[in-house]
Amino acid sequence: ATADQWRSRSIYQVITDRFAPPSATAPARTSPLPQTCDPALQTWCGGTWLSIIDKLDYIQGMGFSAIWISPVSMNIDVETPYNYAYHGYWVNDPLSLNPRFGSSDDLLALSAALHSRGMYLMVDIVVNNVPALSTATALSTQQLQADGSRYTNPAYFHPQCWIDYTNQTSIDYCWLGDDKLPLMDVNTEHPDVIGMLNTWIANLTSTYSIDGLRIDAAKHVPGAFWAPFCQAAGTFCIGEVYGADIGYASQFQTQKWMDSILGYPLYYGITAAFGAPNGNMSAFVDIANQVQTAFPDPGLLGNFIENHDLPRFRNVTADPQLAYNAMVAQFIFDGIPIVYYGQEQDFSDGAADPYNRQALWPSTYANTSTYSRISKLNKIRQAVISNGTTFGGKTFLDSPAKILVSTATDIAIRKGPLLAVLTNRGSPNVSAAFGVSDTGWSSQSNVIDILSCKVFSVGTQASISVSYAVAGYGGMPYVFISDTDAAALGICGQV
Ligand code: ABC
Repeated sequence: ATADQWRSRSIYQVITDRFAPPSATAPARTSPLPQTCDPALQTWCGGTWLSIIDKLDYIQGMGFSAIWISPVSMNIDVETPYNYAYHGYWVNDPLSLNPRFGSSDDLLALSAALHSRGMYLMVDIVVNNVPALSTATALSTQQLQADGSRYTNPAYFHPQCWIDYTNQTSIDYCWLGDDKLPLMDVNTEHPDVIGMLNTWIANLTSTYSIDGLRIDAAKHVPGAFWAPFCQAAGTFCIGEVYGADIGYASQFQTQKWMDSILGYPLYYGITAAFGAPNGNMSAFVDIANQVQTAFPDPGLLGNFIENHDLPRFRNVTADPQLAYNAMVAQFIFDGIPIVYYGQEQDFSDGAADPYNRQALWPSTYANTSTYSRISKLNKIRQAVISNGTTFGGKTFLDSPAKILVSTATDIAIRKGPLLAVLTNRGSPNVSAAFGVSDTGWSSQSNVIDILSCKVFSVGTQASISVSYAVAGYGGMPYVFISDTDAAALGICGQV
């Protein structure tokens, strides 16, 4: 699918091994299946492409229109100092599928199941690096063969050095991983490598009707590699550019290396503002403004508040209301929302890898309040997009998010017909209120907080005021819309 087709989507990220257990009749890919899935063990817990199909109702029921799955290529299948490749990032042969996750037919079945629901399939891919089992730093054909690497020519790798993050040449050419498990840096300037990878990605996307790619470690490959690669893929590319440097990250769009990147900058802004009571709201404001200035097309950025490399948001803060505000920020700002599996179950274990990668099944896929909140946010976003609701003549997607006002504890963000009023005060109700003037709605008119379905009336100077003093309403986020628009969307019934 094209970048434009992805703009209106909403993505649910799964770790294939951890999202759903295999059904009783499915072929066992992991034997014996662990009775419990302890993330500390860093081993397979049994999830497969087929088991994801079993739980698509759960994902679609939350309003998602796409899933992002773990890398599908063959991994090393031996014990390492970091145990096993359950996460799928230790690809030693991009050209073959990973039998731990299923067969070619199984991946085709997942793709077809998604498409029959109108959903998209995004696949994670790793081209930057290949794990080295022997820790020899001078590469030899023999060693590469013994490692089971698809590339057996040492010239297909850059010579060993560890990354110095202050130097872009080093980031491009040196190796990820560490001396316990080096990740050899693939020589993506070598014509053989370029030819092989471009042919591979064209085949993979067409064979499995893949709609988009999440590109691992995108900042570790010289940028010029990507445009022809994504062209060969013929589909939307969103790269992982891990870091807070906005000028650096925006090059991926300004230089047209790929369509988009994951929204790491906004992630840092959201966690700064909402990761603790009375957090740093101005950091969010600064970052949001810089993102909109630096990126030519912020509407394609992938906005998240947790992922498989980061702490769970509820590990950053236990406060459910702060997490709720963070999620509204994630959904209201320009970009494509991405929710990491388990976020909806309030998973909080896991300051980091591997603890942030629990199996989802012990949650029993319960309909938690966070599950309902995410469904509602997806429903609202989808409804304003598909109804073509406008504000000032512009649709939701065509209206850049605009921060109307902010204080140390409050912020009002308008995007098209929606106006979010967020706070980082946290849960306990406090005798405080926040007023937003010049909302753009006429005085005396009614607006609806589409999260609670409560009616508010617009005061003089087109203002709206919210109170945090109401018991059970301390620290809650609000998303306002005019009463006529709300009625057209039907989300709050007849209002
Ligand atoms: C394994 C074990 C872990 C163990 C670790 C040492 O080794 O499983 O338990 O702690 C895969 C697996 C991991 C595995 C690694 C290494 O391989 O998933 O479980 O860890 O074997 C991607 C994927 C990630 C994947 C890989 C490797 C790459 O999402 O899951 O890991 O294929 C860097 C890379 C980034 C990579 C990330 C893990 O490491 O750039 O591609 N993710 C700075 C750098 C970043 C860097 C980050 C973390 O540190 O700028 O480039 O990411 O090392 C901000 C700054 C940032 C800074 C952060 C930390 O702070 O602005 O710049 O980021 O304030």
